[in-house]
Amino acid sequence: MNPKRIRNLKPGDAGRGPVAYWMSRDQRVEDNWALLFARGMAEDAGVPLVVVFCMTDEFLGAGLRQYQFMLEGLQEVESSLFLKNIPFMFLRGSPGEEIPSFTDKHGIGTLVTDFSPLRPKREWTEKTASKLEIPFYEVDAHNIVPCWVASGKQEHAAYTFRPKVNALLPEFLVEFPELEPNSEFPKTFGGNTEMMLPERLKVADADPYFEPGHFVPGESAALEVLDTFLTERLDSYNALHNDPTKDVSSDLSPYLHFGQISAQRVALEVEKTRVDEESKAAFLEQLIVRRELTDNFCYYNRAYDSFESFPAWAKETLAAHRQDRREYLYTQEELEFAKTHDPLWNASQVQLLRTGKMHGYMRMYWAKKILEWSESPEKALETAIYLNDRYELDGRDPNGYVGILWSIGGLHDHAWREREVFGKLRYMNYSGARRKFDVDAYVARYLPDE
Ligand code: FAD
Ligand code: FO1
Repeated sequence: MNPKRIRNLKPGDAGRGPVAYWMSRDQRVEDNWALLFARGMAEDAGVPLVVVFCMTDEFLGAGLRQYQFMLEGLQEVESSLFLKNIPFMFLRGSPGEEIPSFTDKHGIGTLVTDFSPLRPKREWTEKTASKLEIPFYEVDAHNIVPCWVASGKQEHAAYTFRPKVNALLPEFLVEFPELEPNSEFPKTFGGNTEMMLPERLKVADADPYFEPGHFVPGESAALEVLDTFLTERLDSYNALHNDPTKDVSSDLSPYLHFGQISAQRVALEVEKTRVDEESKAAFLEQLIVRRELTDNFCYYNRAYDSFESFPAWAKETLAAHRQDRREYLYTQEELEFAKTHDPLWNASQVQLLRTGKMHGYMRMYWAKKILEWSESPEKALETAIYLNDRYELDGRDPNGYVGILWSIGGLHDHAWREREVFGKLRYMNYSGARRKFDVDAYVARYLPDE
C-alpha cells in the first residue's frame, strides 16, 4: 500500500508482541487501509494481529440513536474479524488511558490507529503517544487522498482544493488488497467485555422521536445501500439530488461517518457503472472534493466549530448587522421541537427528529434560518451544532462543522448582495424554495395536519 497514507507517530523497533489496530473512525473490516497496514506489519513480524476499540460514554453530544447505530455496526465488525481469526477487544473509558494500558497488559509490540482531524481523537492519540514505549502509526483510512498529502494548508474553497485532489486520484484511487486472516486465533485474547450502551443512554425516553429502521447499521447494510443507489438512483442524481421530495441521494452519510463503508470503495464502484458521466461527476464532486475538503478545514483549523474561524469578510458583515432587528426570535427549545412559524423549516426538523437524517438541500435552508432567528451569529452557531450533532446520525463529523460554517459563516463561499441580518452572506428563503421544489409535498410528508 502507498506509504504516503501512513505517518509514524512514535518511532522505535517493533516489540516482539502482537500488532494492535486501535479502530476508531473507520469501523469496518473490508477496504480499511489502517487494518491492512496493521495486518502487513503482523505478517512481516510473524506475530498475531488484534483489533481494539475503546468506547467513551460521551462523544460530542451523541445520544441513544447514534450509539445504537455504532454498536450494531461494531458487533458485525467483531463477527467478521472472528471469521479471519482476528480478535476484537472492546474497552470502555477514555482511550488516552485505556489504549496504553491495553498495550502494556497484552505486551503489544506495535500500535496502529486510523486518522481523524477532530479534537477528541487528536487528544486521545497525543495522550496515547506520550505514554507508549512501542512504535505507533497513524493511517488515513477515511480519505481517498490522505489529508496531509492533498494539501499542506487550509484551502480557501472547493475551487482551490479540487485541482489538487483530482491530480492525485490516479495515485490513490486504487483497488484494495484482500485482508489475510491470522494463521490461527491467538489464545491470549479472551474474555472480551460486553458491548453495552453507556449507562446514561439506557433511559428509555432518551430519544422519544426517533423511528429506528430508516438506516440499517453495519458494513453489509452499507454495501446494500450503495448497490441500490448505483442501480436505481445515481443516474438521476445530477438532476434531482437538490429536491427534498425526490429521495435520489445515496443515503450513505451515516455509514461514511461511522466508517462502515469506505468512500474509496464508493468511488471505485461509481466509476465502474455505465451511468452518464454528468451524474457520476456530480456525485463524485460531493463524495470526493466536498467531503475531503472538510477534513482539510478541520485538520488545519483546530477551532473548526467557532465564530473566529469564519472568513474575515463574513465576520465583518455579520458584525455590521449585529443590531439589525430580528423579525422572529426562537429559543433552542422552540427550534428543537419544530415550533416556528415556518412549516417548511418545521418539516425539515421533524424529518431530522424522526429519521436521523435531514435532506442535504434542507440543511442549508435549516441552518440559514437559525441564523436569521437567533439573537447573534454565535448563538446561531451553537444551536445549529447542538441540534445537528444531537440528532443527525451522520453528525459529529467534519462535514457537519463545515456545512454549518458554510451556511452561517460563509466558509468556502463568497459575498452576495447585502441585506438585513445576513449582511453579504448567501440568503435562502421560503419563496426561493417554492421555486425549486414542491414545498407542500415535503411539508405534508412530515407535518400531515399542517
Ligand atoms: P449524497 O448527496 O449522496 O452525497 C454523498 C456523500 O458526499 C455524503 O455522504 C457526504 O459524505 C458527501 N457530501 C455530500 N454533500 C456534502 C457537503 N455539502 N459537504 C461535505 N460532504 C458532502 N454531512 C455529514 O456527513 N454530517 C453532518 O453532520 C452534516 N451536517 C451538515 C449541516 C449543514 C448545515 C449542511 C449544509 C450540510 C451538512 N452535511 C453533513 C453535508 C451534506 O448535507 C450531507 O453529507 C448529505 O446530505 C448526506 O446525505 P447523502 O449521503 O445522501 O448525500
Ligand atoms: N470512536 C471511538 O473510538 N470511541 C467512541 O466511543 C466513539 C463514539 C462515537 C459516538 C458517536 C459518533 O458519531 C462517533 C463516535 N466515535 C467513537 C467514532 C468517531 O468518528 C471517531 O472517534 C473519530 O476518530 C473521531 O473523529
